[in-house]
Amino acid sequence: MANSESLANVGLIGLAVMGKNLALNIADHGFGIAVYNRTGSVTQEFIRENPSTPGKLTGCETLEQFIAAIKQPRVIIILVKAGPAVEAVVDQLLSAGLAKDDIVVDAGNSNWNDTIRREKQYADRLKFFGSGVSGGELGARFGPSLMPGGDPASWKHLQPIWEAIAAKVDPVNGRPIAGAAPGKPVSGGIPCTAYIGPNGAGHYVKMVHNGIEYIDMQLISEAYYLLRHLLGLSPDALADIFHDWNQGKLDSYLIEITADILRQRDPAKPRKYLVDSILDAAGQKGTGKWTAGNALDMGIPANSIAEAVFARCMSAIKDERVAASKKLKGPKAAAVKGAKAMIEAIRQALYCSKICAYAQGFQLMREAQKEYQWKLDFGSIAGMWRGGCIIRAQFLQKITEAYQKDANLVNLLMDPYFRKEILAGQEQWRQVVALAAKNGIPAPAFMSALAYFDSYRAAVLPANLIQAQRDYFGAHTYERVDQPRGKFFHVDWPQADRPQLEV
Ligand code: 2AM
Repeated sequence: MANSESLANVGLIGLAVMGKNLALNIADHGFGIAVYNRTGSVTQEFIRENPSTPGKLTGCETLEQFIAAIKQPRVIIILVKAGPAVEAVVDQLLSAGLAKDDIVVDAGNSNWNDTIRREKQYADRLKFFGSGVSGGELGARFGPSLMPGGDPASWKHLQPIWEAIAAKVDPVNGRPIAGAAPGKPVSGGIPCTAYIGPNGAGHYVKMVHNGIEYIDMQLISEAYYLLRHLLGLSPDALADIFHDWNQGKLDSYLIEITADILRQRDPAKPRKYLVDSILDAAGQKGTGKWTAGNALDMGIPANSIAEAVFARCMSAIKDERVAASKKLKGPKAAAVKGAKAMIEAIRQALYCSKICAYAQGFQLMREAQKEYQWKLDFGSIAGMWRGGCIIRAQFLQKITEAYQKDANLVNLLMDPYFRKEILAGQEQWRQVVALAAKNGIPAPAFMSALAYFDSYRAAVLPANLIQAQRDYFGAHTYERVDQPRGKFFHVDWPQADRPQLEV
């Protein structure tokens, strides 16, 4: 048996692109890492292609060799397809001789309910841990945002590795520190990871991150579409606008890549913009749907997040839409005067809608912590999204500050900074939504965010009528405005004798 000095600090199973990149990131930070993949040729090729890394890379042909190559208690990261493959791999590891205090980290996009169940299922055989990883392939390679959830004692073993490999932000301004390269990780800065909570908390927060990502992308796409259709601008001109927006409060990875995307020419037709050659039918892998479904299950009004999922569903029925476009004629779009003012109004609409989208995401997490008995630190969660992940944005620094000022903030809209921002932008936001409606331009996310804002700030909603209807046809009862909450009433509808109304 190898002496413990030569053993790897950590193991990783699953050498698809995310697994490979995470393994290289770990090795770049000087950790010895043993790797295993079901298809052995992939492991051999990976080792062959990466002869020199600061930490030692050990390729293993069997799970027995793999287990024997890692220091105890073992930390084993699995990055396989979410679903039954996770259990298959854990069961194989157990058969190969994993010990009770070994830690298995599922770093895939697993459903948080599966992580809660698996932690219990394996509790007397190993320590099962879940960690969200965001940032795509490049994030995994040079610094992702990592959202770890599980037993706090296990976290102590993972923490040095997680903090080393995570993206880093500048301690002064909260901006991501760029410049990592193979073998040359960035040093210093605040790592974009922190312990989130027990069992499925990490995977839950990662899911909400993805739900927010859906709405962020939808809002940007609507801004692009409105600018294009109301002002008739070319993609190059639009790229300039997004580049410009990226210098201000909307500064974010998604706005930055949008500017790049809009400039891109079609390699197959160099005189065309690539964006115009891409079919308008969006795909999805399911985490947005999970977020929206969970909002429905918990009764939380995350309507814009759900709208973003439905917008992708609507985009996907392309043939039906093409047929409908010939029959269902809307208004003729009117020419818009004052391009500069319109661009600014759309920027404000995007910014205000974005505030509502994040308010919904944080409202969801606030409810989930009650549902699952977690204690989430929202400032820290916003903090770890400042770098590495797809929704990284300057804006998140303000969310961190909002929760640092008030850890029990009921809703982001009630934070003094965001309240001021949204009140300042609402007039232009309303103009844009009205213009979209008047011209028949779909802007479902802008509209649903405005509906969220107007509903949230309404002391009175028309739900009194809903309660009356429910009582009328189903004797479901109602509460009264002049009686304490929780006291329920019913009348026999319709009333036969009608006394004089009190007005
Ligand atoms: P493979 O190369 O042998 O297909 C993404 O699919 C990664 O998960 C790949 O590394 C893949 O290994 C691995 N994977 C998928 N299902 C698996 C399973 N049931 N057992 C082990 N590895 C699996």
